Amino acid sequence: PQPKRLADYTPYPFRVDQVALTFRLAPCATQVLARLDLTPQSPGADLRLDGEGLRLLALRLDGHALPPADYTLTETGLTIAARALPAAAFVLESEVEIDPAANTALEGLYMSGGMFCTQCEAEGFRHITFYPDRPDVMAPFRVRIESDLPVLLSNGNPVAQGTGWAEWHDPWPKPAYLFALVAGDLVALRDRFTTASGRSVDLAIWVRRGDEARCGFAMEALKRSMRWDEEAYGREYDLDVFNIVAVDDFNMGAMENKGLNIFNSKLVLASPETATDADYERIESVIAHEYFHNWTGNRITCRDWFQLCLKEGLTVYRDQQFTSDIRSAAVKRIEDVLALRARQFREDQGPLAHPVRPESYIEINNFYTATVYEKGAEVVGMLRRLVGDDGYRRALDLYFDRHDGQAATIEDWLTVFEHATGRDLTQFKRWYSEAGTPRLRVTEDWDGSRYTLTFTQETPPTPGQPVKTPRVIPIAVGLLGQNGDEVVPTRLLEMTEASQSFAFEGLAARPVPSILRGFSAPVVLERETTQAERAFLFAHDTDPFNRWEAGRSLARSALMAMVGGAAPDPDLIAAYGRVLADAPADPAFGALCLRLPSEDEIATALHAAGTPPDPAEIHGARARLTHAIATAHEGALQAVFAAMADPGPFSPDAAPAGRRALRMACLGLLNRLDNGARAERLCDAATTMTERLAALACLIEMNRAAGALARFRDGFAHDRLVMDKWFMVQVLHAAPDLAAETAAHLAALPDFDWKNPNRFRALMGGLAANHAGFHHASGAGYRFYADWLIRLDPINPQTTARMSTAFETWPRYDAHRQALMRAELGRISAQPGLSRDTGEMVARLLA
Ligand code: B3K
Ligand code: ZN
Repeated sequence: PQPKRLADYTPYPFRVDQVALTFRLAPCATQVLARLDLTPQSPGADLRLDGEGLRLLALRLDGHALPPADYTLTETGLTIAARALPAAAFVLESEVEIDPAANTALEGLYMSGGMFCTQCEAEGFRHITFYPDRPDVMAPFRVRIESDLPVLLSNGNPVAQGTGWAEWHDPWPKPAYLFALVAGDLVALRDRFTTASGRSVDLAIWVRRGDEARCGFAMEALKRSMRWDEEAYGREYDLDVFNIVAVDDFNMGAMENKGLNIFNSKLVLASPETATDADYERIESVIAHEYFHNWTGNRITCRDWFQLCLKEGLTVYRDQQFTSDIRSAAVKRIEDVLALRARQFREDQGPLAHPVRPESYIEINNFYTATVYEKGAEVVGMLRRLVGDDGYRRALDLYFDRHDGQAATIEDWLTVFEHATGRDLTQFKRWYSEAGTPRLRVTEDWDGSRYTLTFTQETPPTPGQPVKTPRVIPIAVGLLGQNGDEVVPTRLLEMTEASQSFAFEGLAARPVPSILRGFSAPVVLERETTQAERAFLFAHDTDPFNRWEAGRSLARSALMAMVGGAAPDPDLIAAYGRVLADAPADPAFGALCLRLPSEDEIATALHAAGTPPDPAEIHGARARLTHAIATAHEGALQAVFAAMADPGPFSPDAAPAGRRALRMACLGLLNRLDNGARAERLCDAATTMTERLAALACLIEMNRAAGALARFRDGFAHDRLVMDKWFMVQVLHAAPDLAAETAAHLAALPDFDWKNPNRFRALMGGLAANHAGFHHASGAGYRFYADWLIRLDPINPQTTARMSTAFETWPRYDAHRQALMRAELGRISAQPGLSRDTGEMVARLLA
């Protein structure tokens, strides 16, 4: 297949003035009638419409059947010759038949648990009808649905309904990727929201019968999001209704279709018995994210898919701001940076590295990545730091004013910042065009009164981009005195050169620097420093992010030394004593400080230091450090564990969730000493899924979980979302030698419904995240994983392609593991009929 290129963009030569669709729903033979009002924009152009897997029943132009000689039909679309088209506005009608029941790829119109639903982003609409399926073609839609199912939903406002039919009208011009339709036997939790200007909006969350009691939290999150977008961005909702539907079979998290968001049910349904605190937080942030897309994505959309970060980076940034406003800003920043490093830095450092705005792709679904989303959000955050809060607000106001109703580009976005603030962003734009994570090296100089920091930046080559140029890097720095007082409060240094110095004058004594506060830029900071100075910052830094960061790097280097055979660092062990003493004052932060670097993080650090990581050694070192911390602080751990017990009643708010997080962090450490006794008791007595699951993980790590797993299963056998956790936890926490075997045993169970993406991801994702298990020297983890990718590809290419990223770290490891992983990738790529999605990924992984 030929790649598509950003440089080849040309506007569509027709305007779509109106779309009217009629769906006659039937599981195996749905008819779709489409009426498009079109106006030629450039004389002499053929009319090219996308369409895949459609059986064409009829085609009429201005009411007359179109003779076959006037059009050509291929596997990918329909082209009507220019000579057959009127010079002015005309109407094209098509009738097609599709088979939603056979659609296992979950793209276009498909069936999930007896209901009809759609997923059109990025290019699913072409599986529904012939249409210019590209985001810069925007039109108002009218939709008529004919079906015996009781609930019939589409975008926009309801117009009319009767027995067996309903009609919807969406007045806001939109691209086809935002189209949605749902039909099913659903029940709703209803509510109402009044916007700042007084519009009353009917809210509904539609779920399968029996699930309605688990929607309350999502509904509250929706209302909080709607209010927040009014207050923080001045953006109001713009329709009479807002519907959310939960579906069980979904390739990703959720989708922002105009007025009709469709969600993976795991991101809607929550109760204390079934959802963990992490689930609650994620539900809240994804509800917010999809809602925020109504302005950043829907009202203003993307000109083409290369501009995906325009809506995704910005909307992630907005949902992060929302969470930090309503929960703890410091904790949220740490969680986001942990995720950024674990997913985006990893991507940026491997064969799949690509710019935030890629310049070519074969399958766009392969570019819904951590780089486009999370690094895209970091770039927005840097812009804000550089122009300040007021400048950011002026730029955003101008963006909404100027581009409402349009399909915009990154150039448009940067131009509003330039016009609103007068700043030149030419160099800043490199953050969008150059891949790779800059390394920022820093040295210090002290001459008795002047303190100088010298920074050097360097970005390693990435595929297709051998040479990098200097970026604009906002570096937030504060200086501390030897007693821990802040002698220079946070200041933003703007680095623009490859190497650059910044001086601080008039200091009485040599300060201790706190660099890259709040993680002010997505770079790897490399600084030669002593364990003692890190311990000092871990105890005293006034910036909470950097305080956590100091502890993290202290633990990371201790663990790296332990992999080489060293004993646990006594200073580090002592530092955890202080963490425990302080933790009850800020439990969520304390829990983060107690969490040791992951095995994957240690592997990354070893590789960066020039040592191929040995996953088994890393696993052993981490277990030894855990044991040493627990032994040294047993009393304190017991006290904190007891003090953090939940007095009830349950609340999913940040404060009680933080207490549970701290308590479970203590449990994880104590587990090494009591051999699972506490976990065993908690597993059966727990009133929340957070505790039950954490206890179960502890028992699995102690290899004494058989009884608890059986009881858990008896208790939740009919709950799909909880059973996903049951599948995942066993593989994720299995001992390295047992991981592949455990995965194989679970995959053979009758309730391993592998065609359901949540279930597949639970088991296979659990294996990929079990670092020492997946990378076991036997190759059993790799083999098992590849077997299942091969099996899934023909039925669901999108999920297969996404999960192939488990292999993206192959260049990090020793020759033996590299050979094993490349062999599995080779085996996948040799499959006859491999999908375009997986084919592109495997080719990039092996390049
Ligand atoms: N925009 C969708 C993602 C679509 C993914 C298509 N493969 C959800 C989101 O980012 O909000
Ligand atoms: Zn999004």
